[in-house]
Amino acid sequence: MGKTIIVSNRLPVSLRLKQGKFEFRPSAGGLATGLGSIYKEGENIWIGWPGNDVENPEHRDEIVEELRALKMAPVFLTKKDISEFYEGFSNETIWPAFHYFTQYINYDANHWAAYVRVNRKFCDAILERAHPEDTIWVHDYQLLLLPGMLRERLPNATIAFFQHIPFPSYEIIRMLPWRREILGGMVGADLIGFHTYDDMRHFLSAAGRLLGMRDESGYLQADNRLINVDAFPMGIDYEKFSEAAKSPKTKEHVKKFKRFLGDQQLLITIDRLDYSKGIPQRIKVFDAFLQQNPEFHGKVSMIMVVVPSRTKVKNYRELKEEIDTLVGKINSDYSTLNWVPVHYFYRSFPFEELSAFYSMSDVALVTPLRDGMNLVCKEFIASKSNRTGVLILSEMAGASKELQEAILVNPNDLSSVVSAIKEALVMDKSEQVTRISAMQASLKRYDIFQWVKVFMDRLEDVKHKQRQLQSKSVDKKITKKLRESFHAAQRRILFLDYDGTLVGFTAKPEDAYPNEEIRGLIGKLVSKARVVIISGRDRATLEEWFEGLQVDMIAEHGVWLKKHDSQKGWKAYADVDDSWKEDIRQVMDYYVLRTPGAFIEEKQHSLVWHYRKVESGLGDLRMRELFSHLKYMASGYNLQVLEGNMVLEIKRPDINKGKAANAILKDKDFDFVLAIGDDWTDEDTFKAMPDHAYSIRVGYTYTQANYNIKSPKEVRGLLRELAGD
Ligand code: GDG
Repeated sequence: MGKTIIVSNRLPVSLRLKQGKFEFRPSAGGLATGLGSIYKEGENIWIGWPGNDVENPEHRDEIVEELRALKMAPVFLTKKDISEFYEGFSNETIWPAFHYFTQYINYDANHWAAYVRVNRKFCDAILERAHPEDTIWVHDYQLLLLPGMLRERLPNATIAFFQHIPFPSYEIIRMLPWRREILGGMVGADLIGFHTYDDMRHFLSAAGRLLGMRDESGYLQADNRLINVDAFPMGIDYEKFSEAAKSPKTKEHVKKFKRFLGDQQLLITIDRLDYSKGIPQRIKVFDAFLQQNPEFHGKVSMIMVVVPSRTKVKNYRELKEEIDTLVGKINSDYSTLNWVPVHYFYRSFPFEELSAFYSMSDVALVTPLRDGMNLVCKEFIASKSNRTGVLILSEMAGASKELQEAILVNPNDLSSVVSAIKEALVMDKSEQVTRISAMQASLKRYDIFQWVKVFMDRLEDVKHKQRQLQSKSVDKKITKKLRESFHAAQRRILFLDYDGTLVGFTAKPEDAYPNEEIRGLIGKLVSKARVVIISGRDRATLEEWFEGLQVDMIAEHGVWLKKHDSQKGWKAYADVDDSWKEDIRQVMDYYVLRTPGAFIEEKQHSLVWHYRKVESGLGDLRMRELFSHLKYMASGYNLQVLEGNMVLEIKRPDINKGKAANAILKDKDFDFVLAIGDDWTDEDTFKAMPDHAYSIRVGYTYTQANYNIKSPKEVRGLLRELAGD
């Protein structure tokens, strides 16, 4: 077992120069605590930027030493790196794009170059310490290229990536000139995690469109590697917040603050200064609330903590000015000698005071316009030791997917947030207890430690699945074994699927005809073995394509069978009633009309809806709609709907490739049997094979087959070996 390396842009420390000497203080943030169980163990380490520009080499040596004691190692960034990579590309391009603030995106080629350069810097720093079999867990949007860079240099390493901010719709991603490189970097990981199912879905859709990677239940197939993409909603250090709320220190702070504030209801808002958090909108909402509800004047105040952040980025400075102005206005409009509506703090507070704010407040107003998760709302809930309090939460925060007992609001709907404040301030105590208890129970169960465990367990699971597939991959040794048993046998038979197995896919199905290379190869094989082409294609096509070759043919997934030595030609393997076709065809026609590029292929006993030529997102969308529509229809007719490669096929379930293959296997006692296929219609063939058979699935997906092989090209190579070329 190798070691584990955690990587994030910022190390979880704060660095201070005190009387000419560097001093570090480890951060007590939730993520750092959760990952503590990992990076503090054995040889493990956390690599990242310590947070300052340190140009002096002597100082750098000193920092390396100091950090070593904390199980950390620095990546030093220059002033230029900080301005172009961190403030530039990370915070002026990715951050606004991924939070749907397209108007703030800065498209700057120099910033992009810096982003590539600094991701490379991180990669080099890791390579100095990493061994080929180590586990590397990369965090967040500043390092999207890093997994890909690491994969190139450490092909066998276990690499994970977690993104803490949203992953937006493809419509946003496509705006970025560097979208392919960004996606390409992310898929260097074995496991890619997001906070919510929506983020994961957006990512999979972008990977499909930009990289042509199709997913099966959250698994993407890279060249010869399986990648898992999933949602892992991050939790908090629940105990810490719930214990702190009960501690004498917090209680003392509460007493002190209350003395100052008097007997009022309190709203709390805590955010980093950021336009995604909707701070100005929130002040406007409170203003509207006070305007509409004069009876609350003097009875309720808002405590607003804004933590300084990204002060060098222009938008953030402007935002700060806007907030200052709005707070000034509301306070000057409403304040009395003994009441101030908004207590505004532009700074951060020590943990105990934060805990006091949470525990003494009646309502938390958490209304970001967009937020990956948002931990503040979870911390507020955990701090409610007497289980009273109300959370107003934006639907645009990832946390809203979990905290369904909050009052959920659309932050853009000002009047609904105003009503939510009123509802919260007058809510029954017993209802508050019901809601808070439910949320506490789920936050307690799925805390930050559980989150780390679930993520790491899944990472191990993905590697395990990869190893399983790897061990089944047709390599030199397996090829040799196949060749030897092929030659040693007397009665050989090969079941070969056609599209996706002998040839790759083409835009028009009729363009996939067998060229001279394939016809030559099959010609050689039939002199040594019985060859069965087992395809979903119709009879006429197979007949025409393989004319003159001594092959057996199974058409339409097992409906038709023609043996090479039969005088009678094609034989229907089953007696089939096709009266269902008319109704189903009408449904399919409707989906052709609405989907430019789609078409229907009518086979003897099945109907196929093709969408290979359809614009990719639309094709997927319509396919899914048609799939559920057909499934619904299918149950009435006792039919089966199959999802193939860019096709949906509907047919009778009692006809399949396996049944037809069996009919041929009965002819003789074959002592070498090989079946190769690429999609799940071929799984029926694999299942029908005798125990001593070899079966191979093209592509690295789960299969009943004994082996996997990468592509049709490799299939042809293997067959050439058997043919003795
Ligand atoms: C990003 C994503 C995602 C705040 N003020 C003080 C203070 N804090 C602490 C809070 C909380 C943290 O800062 C803020 O976390 P959030 O999750 O709310 O927001 P981001 O910083 O934007 O974080 C976000 C998160 O990553 C994790 O994946 O949830 O969506 O944007 O923990 O307690 N801490 C102290 N004093 C303060 O004044 N001590």
